[in-house]
Amino acid sequence: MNFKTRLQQNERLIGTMLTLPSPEVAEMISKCGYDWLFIDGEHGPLATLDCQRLLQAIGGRCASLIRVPQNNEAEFKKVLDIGADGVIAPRVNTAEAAQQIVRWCKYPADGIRGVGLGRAHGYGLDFAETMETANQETVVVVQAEDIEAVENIESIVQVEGIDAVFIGPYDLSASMNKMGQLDDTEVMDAIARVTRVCQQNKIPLGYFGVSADSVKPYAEQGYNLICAGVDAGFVTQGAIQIIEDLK
Ligand code: 3PY
Ligand code: MG
Repeated sequence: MNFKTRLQQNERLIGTMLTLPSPEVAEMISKCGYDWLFIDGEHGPLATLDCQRLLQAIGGRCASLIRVPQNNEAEFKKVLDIGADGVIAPRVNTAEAAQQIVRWCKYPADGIRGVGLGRAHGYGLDFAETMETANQETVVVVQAEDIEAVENIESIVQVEGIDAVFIGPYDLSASMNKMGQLDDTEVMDAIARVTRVCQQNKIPLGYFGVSADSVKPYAEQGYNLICAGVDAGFVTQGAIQIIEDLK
């Protein structure tokens, strides 16, 4: 079953975030049992070629969604052409922006994705079958991570082609002048509004947290696109643990 179908069937999909330009780290993590990996091209050093190397190292063991650095047409074309299973668009605050992103990610007649030959198309060898299935299989996730997105969530969820709304709690709290205060009542109320509207409209929900404990309350509320932890944190936490145990 492809990742999009699993998402639509409300399966709980556990992922973690890759930020390091290391195919070896991506390969290791891809063998740890995650359903999907969140490759972050927005923050940190990952450029398109780095993302392609990570996808090659992951080797299809986990679904991989790439967050683009900014919402423009070329970024979406590139990450889809290198073979990402889908995209995560940061800071999508209006239905118009969401609509535009869906159009950039879908080939005509559903959208205006440009036609190129890349890793996604077997470098041309799988061109015909890729063209047939791409629009159906490509996952488009939009982030609600600004209070403006919360205010517009009712119209954002009406946009056809959106596969999930992913809360970015850090940017959302920052946009409310409550940087990092993820348990603040107003931040929680904003998240609750997004939760309610998405669930009423049967739009899958995603949430990011730095630890398993931070995402558990959301998984328990029925969020199914869960991302917990960051590759760099696995390295530093492991290193700190050893030195603390031996001191
Ligand atoms: C945020 O918390 O702002 C995020 O984008 C997490 O992915
Ligand atoms: Mg963010």
